Amino acid sequence: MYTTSSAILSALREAGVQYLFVNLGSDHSAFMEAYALARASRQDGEFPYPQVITCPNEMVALSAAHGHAAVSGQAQAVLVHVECGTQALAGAVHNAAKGRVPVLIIAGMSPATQEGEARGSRNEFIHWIQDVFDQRGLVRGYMRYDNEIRIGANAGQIVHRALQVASSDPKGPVYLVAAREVLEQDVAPRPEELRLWPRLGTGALAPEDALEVARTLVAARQPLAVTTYLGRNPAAVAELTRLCRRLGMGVLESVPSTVNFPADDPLHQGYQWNEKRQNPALAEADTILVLDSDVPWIPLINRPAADAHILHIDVDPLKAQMPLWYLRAARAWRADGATALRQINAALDTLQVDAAAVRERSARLAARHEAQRAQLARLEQPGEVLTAEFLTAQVREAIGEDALVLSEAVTNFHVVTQHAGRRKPGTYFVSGGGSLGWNGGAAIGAKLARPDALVCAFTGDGTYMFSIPSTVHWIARRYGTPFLQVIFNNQGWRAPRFSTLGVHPEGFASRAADLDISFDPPPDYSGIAAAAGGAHAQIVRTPSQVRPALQSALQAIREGRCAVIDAWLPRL
Ligand SMILES: Cc1ncc(C[n+]2csc(CCOP(=O)(O)OP(=O)(O)O)c2C)c(N)n1
Ligand SMILES: [Mg+2]
Repeated sequence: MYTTSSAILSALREAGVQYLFVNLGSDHSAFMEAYALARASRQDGEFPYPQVITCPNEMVALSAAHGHAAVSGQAQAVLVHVECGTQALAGAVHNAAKGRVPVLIIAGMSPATQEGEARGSRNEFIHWIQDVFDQRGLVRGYMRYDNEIRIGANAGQIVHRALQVASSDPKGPVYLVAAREVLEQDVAPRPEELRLWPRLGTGALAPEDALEVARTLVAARQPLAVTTYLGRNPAAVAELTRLCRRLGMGVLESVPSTVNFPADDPLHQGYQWNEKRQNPALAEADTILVLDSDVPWIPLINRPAADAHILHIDVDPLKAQMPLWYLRAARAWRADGATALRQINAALDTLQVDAAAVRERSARLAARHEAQRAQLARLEQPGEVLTAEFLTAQVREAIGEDALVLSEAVTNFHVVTQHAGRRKPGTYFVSGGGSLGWNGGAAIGAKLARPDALVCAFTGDGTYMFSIPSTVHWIARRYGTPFLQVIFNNQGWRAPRFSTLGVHPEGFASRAADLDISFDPPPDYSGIAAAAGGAHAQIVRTPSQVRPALQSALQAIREGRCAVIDAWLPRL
């Protein structure tokens, strides 16, 4: 027996999809039959389908696929149950879309017949209840591509087409549906020709534009690069470093979602998140090269000089998914960052650079960098109370520089970027979106993608609750993906208070004792992970408890268990 479902699974494997994160239902009868058949008739050699990861919750499933794809660069797939399972993907859909992460989501649809016209026809009451008019409409606003597999004969082609779109810049999630009878159709096995769906090649600048950028930067009095996600391609980091050295150009990382520039490089001018202050590096720049960024600054609070000359290079410069978006850029280009920077570096070879000016600028930038580092080092000193800065620095020392750090630290995002000290490209990840609850599932995906790596997820306490820790830690034990999770427990949601004070600094809320944001008394967070997945659970409340706690946590991970450290920080 070989069905549309078998063809879909074969196509996923052909395309290099390693894992299928599933939450199963009545629409998946043919998928389950295909897996059972393949396992029963398994011979030596490669299994013909992706490996299944059973996920008791869909948001965790998609977050895990997201985490894998972010680390590996290879799209993964998720299988969910009709429209209900699609809705249960919840905010993970937003995160994959906003984070530009390639993932294929497949959902069945209720059977289209009720008299047994085809195998798979309605035979359970729920098939009437789950039949809706526009299932794809549930997620269309977030998908790069959505389609219905209407016939088994070319199902593999539709899978490859969807993955082609997902995996070409700007990357993102894609969604396929098929009725149960279609998934059950007998089809002839037909290996598809992958070369029919090549991923798009990288976009480059026109040669004269690369020269224009190089000329503009050479002529600048104070050039600055601002970036958020350039380092998704590690090759871009080396090119940017080279360009900065040659020009005496600083780098400001605005809401970074990856390692864009080594934190310890003297030209690193720090990070900008939601701080309510003008960034000095941004203010003094006369020429700004924005590279791969959605929010290079927040103009109400922090902006470039009015006459600054702004150039913008991005894999997604149009931000077609953002209803309101503009920079005051004089010029903007769609190009791959590594390619464009390589071109600009090459164009620079043909130009005269004022070496004395470069030396003078580099020295000034290095002085600011040193001052920032000294300030960070002061914040990392242990005091009476346990602080996020001290805790993060201790984690940094314990996990080493090759560990993969995932951050969903919310009001401590800046603390993690500043104190986790990521220097190596490809060692820092965030969801790229704003729907909380990504980090637990993502840590599973990251560990599946890099079984050799130590994975460490930083999470707010509220965000830990959003992440469905019972499901996360059950999966982690079942599939042997141990990771370290560090909870910034400030006993509630601090972000909404900051948001309210940002608009009403002197209002009633600024004086109110209760803003309905506290989790007092909080649950036993690490105990949840222990109960669900046998995780090593540890609560720390003072600076002196941190180092021993990390040592036993890392020991547990070496033994194959997750470790959750619930760190009690000052209240909200
Ligand atoms: C799914 C989802 N629901 C609600 C929010 C709104 N929100 C933004 S930050 C935040 C609080 C997060 O709390 P926590 O993880 O404890 O971080 P803290 O603010 O305390 O640093 C909330 C509820 C969101 N971003 N995503
Ligand atoms: Mg909190």
